[in-house]
Amino acid sequence: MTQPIRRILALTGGVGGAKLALGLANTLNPGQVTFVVNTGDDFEHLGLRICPDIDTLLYTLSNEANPDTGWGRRNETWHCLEALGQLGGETWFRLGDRDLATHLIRTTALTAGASLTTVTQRLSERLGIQHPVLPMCDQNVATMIGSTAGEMAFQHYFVRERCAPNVTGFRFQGSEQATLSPALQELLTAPDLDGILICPSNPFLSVDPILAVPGMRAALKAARAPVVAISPIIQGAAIKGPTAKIMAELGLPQDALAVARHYGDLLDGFILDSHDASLLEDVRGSGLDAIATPTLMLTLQDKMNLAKVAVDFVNEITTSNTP
Ligand code: FO1
Repeated sequence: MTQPIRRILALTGGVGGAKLALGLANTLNPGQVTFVVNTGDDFEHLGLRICPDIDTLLYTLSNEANPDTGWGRRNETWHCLEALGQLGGETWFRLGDRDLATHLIRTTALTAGASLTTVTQRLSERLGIQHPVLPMCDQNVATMIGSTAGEMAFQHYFVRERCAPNVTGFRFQGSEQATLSPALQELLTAPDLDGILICPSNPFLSVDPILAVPGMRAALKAARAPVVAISPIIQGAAIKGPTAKIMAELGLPQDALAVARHYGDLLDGFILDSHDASLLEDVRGSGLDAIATPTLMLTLQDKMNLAKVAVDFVNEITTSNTP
């Protein structure tokens, strides 16, 4: 007999991760799931500290996300951006008027000495979010993209260059100085932590920066809870974003098995899409528990269905590992 899940930790970044996060938030009770978010995409822009993956998650969980893009706020206006353009300012990174309020509040608080964990908690409370959202660390870490056109900062690659350069590798600048925040340490060693999910985010751009925080990988492995990843690749393609393109450029097969292999011995279990069920035996052959289920998340019901399957799968692994 399986026991009900007590607490789940979900690693997430980007729009794909936020979709499953919304499913988890709507499936589990407040406090049952904590989100740990990639901050490698963060940067200073126009004097403001921008944390795109935190904001994508906060807006998604508070029903504030722009439904067309997945990032930024719904019902957005662009007066500031237009005025910036008129005055010869930078407009390649589109900051909407309502979104600007978040960056102003965050930057002011960080400048006054608050930690990113504290600022994120305050924003989250103001937006009415009931599940804890933690940045992967409080120090600045910047994902740098190695490419055949040279190394560039993440948002220059992702937004300004539209992911066009051929990627050769990644560097998480500043990660050596990063530490696990007290809130994360508490979570990772909590006796009631029953499962760790890696959302179907980009493994290279969204999840690897989280795993690069010193002590993170070891703490995830040391946790009693099983670690389960959900493949962001369905039938050789990513639903959104450059995951498959990057895999091709790195010389990796563009399939769910390569994603499972990328995470390697960190994982106890893997969830791939029903269309890729033919890969199940190979994934299991590498020592993982694995299941196939629909992973395309178009509606809220799709997100909740996948969340429920993922939580049940984690629970099964926990139960089968418990003597
Ligand atoms: N993504 C874009 O493709 N173009 C943009 O102009 C853009 C602006 C933007 C502003 C605020 C924010 O929180 C996110 C924004 N994003 C934009 C998304 C951002 O680049 C994210 O880092 C990616 O979605 C990767 O997770």
